[in-house]
Parts: sequence; structure tokens; C-alpha cells
Amino acid sequence: MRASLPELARLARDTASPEMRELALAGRSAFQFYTRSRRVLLEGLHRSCRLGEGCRVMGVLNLTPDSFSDGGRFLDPRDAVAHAERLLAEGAHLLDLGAESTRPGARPVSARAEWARLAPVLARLHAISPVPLSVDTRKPEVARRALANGADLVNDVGGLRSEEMRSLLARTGAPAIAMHMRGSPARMQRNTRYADLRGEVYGFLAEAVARALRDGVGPEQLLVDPGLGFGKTPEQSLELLAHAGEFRSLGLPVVVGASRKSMLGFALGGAPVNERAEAGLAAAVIAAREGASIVRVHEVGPTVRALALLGAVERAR
Ligand code: HH2
Repeated sequence: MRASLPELARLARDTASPEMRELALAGRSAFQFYTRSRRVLLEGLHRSCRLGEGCRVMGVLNLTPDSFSDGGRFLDPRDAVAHAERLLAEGAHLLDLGAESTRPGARPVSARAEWARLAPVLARLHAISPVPLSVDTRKPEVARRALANGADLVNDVGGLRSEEMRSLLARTGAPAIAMHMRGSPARMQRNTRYADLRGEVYGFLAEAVARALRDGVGPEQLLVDPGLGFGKTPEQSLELLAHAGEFRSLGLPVVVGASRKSMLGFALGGAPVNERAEAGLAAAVIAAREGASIVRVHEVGPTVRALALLGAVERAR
């Protein structure tokens, strides 16, 4: 599905929503923007990150009691900040702060509780981080507070389905990652049947982008993510990783998060979370070779080094 522009315009006409069609036909679509300039500046509200010069590494900082691999480790803001400092020293190009677990079956938390976990860590990191700070939230209220208090961009695993979220982005100019997920984390694994997995994920993201553009978000603000593990079986997540490059034809930087996920455990014949690190590195390299602009990982240092080799090999080609 590596479509050329005319093919994309046809795809948009044939398959997507009326809004998508309108935008494609008006020639204002995001893919035209990105196809013109492959090197883009991800311009956060306070800090920026250059994309398109090798794959960037986004370090995960989970401020939750129940994240699937590291829940409870960084609940104390001092531990969280110390961990963030480690990730920065290891070469993270961005940090992603999450205060609500999105693992399958996770219990939702209130905006108030989510913000209470985020606020002290964000305040400290805003003071010291040289790299953009992303806030991993589905809630516009949490995103609004975070952007007003030092966050640079929003990582919305809800795929920008909320109109309030889209209008917040239009108002602030903050960049956002639109990720594919079916329903909510609590229910997403109940239905993993797709007639056409890649087509459906692609269509969802295309519509998310079209809706955001219609609501006044600029194409330079948007990134897309196929959402490995979100409402997908391990086999389906592997298929999306194998074809991650297809999503580039949406015309926007692609983000991929495979780190520690069950797809890796599955590929290793049932390995537990603490035995998935090497497979996670391989997944990051695969995503980068597929053309992902950002990989979201827990093991920052090893990923930076693995991608350095990939960069050297690509330059030697
Ligand atoms: N995966 C997780 C959380 N946020 N955001 C994007 N854009 N892409 C992803 O693949 C992604 C994400 C799940 O990982 P983790 O944060 O480690 O777990 P939990 O949700 O349990 O906190």
C-alpha cells in the first residue's frame, strides 16, 4: 500500500469519509505537506525535535501504579524525575509522560487523579528537559493543563476522537500523535476481528487526520501511530510492525510503539515482560527501517545504540 500521491487521492476519494474526500480534493491534505518536505521539525510548544534524519527515540515515563511493565516504579515524583534524567542521559530525543495505564483491561482514572500524578513531574521536567515532553493522555482536560504547564505535545491513544481535544490542538498549535485503538483500553481486546486489518487501521488514521484538519489543526502538527497491541492480537501487531512503512503514505511522521508488548512475548514463544528487551530492540530497528520517524521505548540507551548502527549502515549503503 505504498501509494503515490495520485493513488492516495484516489484512495481518499474511494474509501474515506466525506471530510477526507473534501480535503483531498481541495489539495489541503496532510500527505501533500509531508511529501513535499520529508525533513520536518516537530515544533513543540517549548522545545523542538528534528525528524527525518534517522529515527528518533521517545523514552517512556509511566507515572502509574498499574502500567503493564513498570507500574508502581515511578509513583514517587522524585523517582520519576530521576528515571527521566537517566533516559535523557541515555540520549532520548523526546520523553512521553503517562499517568493512566492503557494496558488491556486497565481501569480508567479520573482527570483529577491523572493530573495529580503528572503535575509535579511535569513541572520539574519542564525546568530541566532539553527535549520535547509529550503527555500520553486521552483526556482533553489533562492535555490542556499539561500544555499550559510545560508539555510540548500530546500523545493521544484515543486517536483524536474527541472534538475538545482537536479544538485544543487548533487553539494551542501543539503537535499530537493520533494513535489507532478500538474503543477503550478496558474493552479493546474484546473484539480483535478485522476484515482488512491494515486497511481499517489506515482508514481510521486517515479519518482522524481529516477530522483534525477540518477542525483547524495544521498538518505540521500531526503524527500517526498504528497502535500495536491496542485492540489487536499479537499476530496482528506483528503484521502492523512488518508493514509500518505503509502508514507513511498518509503523509505524516509515523510513530511505532512495540516496547515490551505481548507481541514480543508471543514471538519468543511466551517470554515474560522482563525477557523481551532484545526483541524490543529488534522491533525498533524494524520500525526504523520501515521508515518510522519515532519509536516509543522503555530501553532508551540500547535503542539509541541499535539505531546508530542502522544509521551507519544506511549511510554506507
Ligand atoms: N503504547 C502504550 C502507551 N502509549 N502511545 C503511542 N503513541 N503508541 C503506543 O504504542 C503506546 C502509547 C502502552 O505502553 P506502556 O505505556 O508501557 O504501558 P501502559 O499503557 O500500561 O502504561
